[in-house]
Amino acid sequence: MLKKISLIGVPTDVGAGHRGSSMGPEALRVAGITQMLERMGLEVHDMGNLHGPANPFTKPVDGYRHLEQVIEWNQLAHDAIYAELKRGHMPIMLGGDHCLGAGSISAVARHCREQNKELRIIWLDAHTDFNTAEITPSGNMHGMPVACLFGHGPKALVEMSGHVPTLEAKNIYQIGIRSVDEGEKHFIHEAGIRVFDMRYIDEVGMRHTMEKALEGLNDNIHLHVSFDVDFLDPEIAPGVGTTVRGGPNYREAQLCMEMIADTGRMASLDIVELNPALDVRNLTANIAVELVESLFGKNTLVRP
Ligand code: EXY
Ligand code: MN
Ligand code: MN
Ligand code: MN
Repeated sequence: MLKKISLIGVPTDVGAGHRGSSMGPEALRVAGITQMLERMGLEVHDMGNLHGPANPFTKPVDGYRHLEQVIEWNQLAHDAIYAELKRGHMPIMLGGDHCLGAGSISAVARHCREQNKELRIIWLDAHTDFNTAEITPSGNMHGMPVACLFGHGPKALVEMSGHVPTLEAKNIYQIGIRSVDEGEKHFIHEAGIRVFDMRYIDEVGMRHTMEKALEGLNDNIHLHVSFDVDFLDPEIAPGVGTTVRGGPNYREAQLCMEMIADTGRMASLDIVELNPALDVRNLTANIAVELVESLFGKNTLVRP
C-alpha cells in the first residue's frame, strides 16, 4: 500500500437530486479523517478542495441534469487525481456525489494504462449507477458513472480516460446492490457486470462475497475502491440522499473493509454521497471514517 495519501475534496452535488453532498469533504474532515490516517502511520497531504461551477439546480435537458457542470467537475477531479497518482501518492477523493466516479476512475485507468497495470474496481453501492440519458428515471448523473465508464454517455465523460471504453466487465465488482431501475437491469446483464447484490450477500455471506471479489489479486493489479456511503444500511448511515433499506449492517460493512485491507493492495479510494444536510450530528461521516479506518487495516491482528 502507498504510504503517502492525498486527500482531494470535490465539493459538489451537481450529479444528485438532493442538495448537500457538496458539504461532504468538510464533514469527513470534521469527523477526523486526517488524524485517523495519521494514526495509522500514513503521511497525509490534504490538498484542500477543488473549485468548480455552482449547482444551478435546474431540470434535466435531453435526459441529463447539469451536464455541463458535471463534465467540468469530473475533469477537475480527473486532473487532480491523476496528478497525485503520478507523483506516487494514493489519492482519496472526498466527494461530492457519485457522478465524480467517472472522472476519478478515468484518472486511475489512465494511470494504469501508462504503468501497464490491470485495474480492479470494488464498487460499494446500493445502486448500479448504470443509467443512460435514454433510460434514466431522474436525469441525475450520479446514477450514470458506471455506464459512462463502459462507453455509454456523453462524449466528454466517456473519453475522459483517453481510451474507450474505460472499463470492461472483468474490471469491476459491484457489492451491496439493492436498487436497480428497470432499464438498468437489462443493460447491466448485457454488459456482463458481476453484481453481488444484497440477496447474494444474504445467501452466502459477506465473507464469501468478498473472497470472490478479491480473488486472483496480484502485484500487477491496481485496486480501486469506490465507496458510495449509501452502500450502508440507512439505520447506521442516514446521511445520504438516496437511502435504500436492507443494506449491510455495521459488522458486515466492516468485514468487507477488513477483507479489502487484508489484501494490502488498495491504491486509490473514493468516498462519495455523504450528505451532511441529511445527517444527524455528523453520525454518518463518523461511521464512514471508522469504516475507512478498517479499510486501512485497523483491526488487523495476527490470527491463530
Ligand atoms: N437509479 C436512480 C437514478 O438513476 O435516478 C438512483 C440513483 C442514485 C445514485 C446514487 C449514487 O448511487
Ligand atoms: Mn453510487
Ligand atoms: Mn448509491
Ligand atoms: Mn443483512
